Amino acid sequence: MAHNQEWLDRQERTRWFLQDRFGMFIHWGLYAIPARGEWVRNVERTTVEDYQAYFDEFDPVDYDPRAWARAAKQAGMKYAVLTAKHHDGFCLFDSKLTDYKSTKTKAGRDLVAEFLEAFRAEGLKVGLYYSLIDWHHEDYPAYGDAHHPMRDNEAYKRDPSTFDRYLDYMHGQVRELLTNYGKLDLMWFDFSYDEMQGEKWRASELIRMMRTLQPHIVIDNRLEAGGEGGGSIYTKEPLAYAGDFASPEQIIPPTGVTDADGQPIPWEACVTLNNNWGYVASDTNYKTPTLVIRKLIECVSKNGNLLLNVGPDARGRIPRQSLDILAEVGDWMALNGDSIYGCGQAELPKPDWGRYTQKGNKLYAHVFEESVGAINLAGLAGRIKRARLLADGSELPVSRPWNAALFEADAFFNFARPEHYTYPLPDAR
Ligand code: JFZ
Repeated sequence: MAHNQEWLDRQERTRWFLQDRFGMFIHWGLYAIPARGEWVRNVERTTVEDYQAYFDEFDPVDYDPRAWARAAKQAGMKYAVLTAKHHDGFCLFDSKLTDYKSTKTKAGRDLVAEFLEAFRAEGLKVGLYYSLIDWHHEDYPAYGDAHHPMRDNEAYKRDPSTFDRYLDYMHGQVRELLTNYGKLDLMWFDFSYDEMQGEKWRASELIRMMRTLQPHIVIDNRLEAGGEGGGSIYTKEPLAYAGDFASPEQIIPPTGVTDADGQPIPWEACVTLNNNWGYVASDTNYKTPTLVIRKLIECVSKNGNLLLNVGPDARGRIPRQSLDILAEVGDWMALNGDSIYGCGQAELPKPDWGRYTQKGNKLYAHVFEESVGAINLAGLAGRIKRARLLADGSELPVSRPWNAALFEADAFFNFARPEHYTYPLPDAR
């Protein structure tokens, strides 16, 4: 069966997304004050009154989204996604549909508007995260304790149509975001679970509205899926609300993400820098810059993107350690970004010593492991026109050594402890 229109449109919409490969996720909200993660209200069963204290206190005097945007750009990131509303229901934008918003706090500012302006000014694409789950809205049903701890199911059980009031609110806020803030490149909904999925969100209607307002907006798959994936995005006949990309969370899929026929579909791994999305001062379990770089390479080598998270503190500052890691990643990207942007899975299998990425007839060899002797380039004999160190353009000697016949391998780098190489293949497709 042929691909349906939804599948074909996805190809068109996601062109920039597949090119850009690397983005910044920003989890920021009232939960930065208790600083025990964005699920704090759920985990600690915080009452509405106790959580209100954070609303009353919120005053991000150091919020400077231009500084965030410069950090993202310097890291080599090409797009960014900010939590316009997380599960706690607090809106970082000036919604007409609620007073539970940043403009009613001491901040007195539309934080989303300023974020969008700052990131666009740095030439980055912009996206917004919008939580489907809402622990604040009185008509959001307590479907399972985990997802709405502070209210019981009684109202919803008596009259399920009360949920429609929430859906009107949710659809209305999405309309506001897509109407009042200029062109948005991406929308990141979060998330579906149990029976709260697809048409429970009136998802087809929502998508129709979004495609009318902003036809090119790229949308994640969580109107249908939870963090584990799932849904019709994997079929050739995806539903209208299937989304444009899969969103594996805190994991890089072992063999990338493909549809039922093995055709690659766009995906983006979202990953934290430490162990939390929201700001947690005591969480210093940061990934090293080397690990971040290697995981970005791994995503690209499997046709995927990396959306790397930062959790700014209540004053509005991205943690120093996060900035330091981003700066080091950026130093690498400045020299080696050609092996990331617009690249994807190579035609060769993964080598022993690292990973390949490929763009046209350029193969990028990312060497993760120190070698004993020359580096094995199995499968490339006679196909290498030139080999260069990507970071400085210097030539690399490639040879067929005397003992090549002993191995299945057929070409080698005669170079000790290299870092990253590029070598164009003649007429590779
Ligand atoms: C969700 C959020 O709950 C979390 O706070 C964060 O924003 C992350 C990016 O997305 O995390 C999830 C979503 C779905 C599942 C688990 C965590 N799930 O379906 O099991």
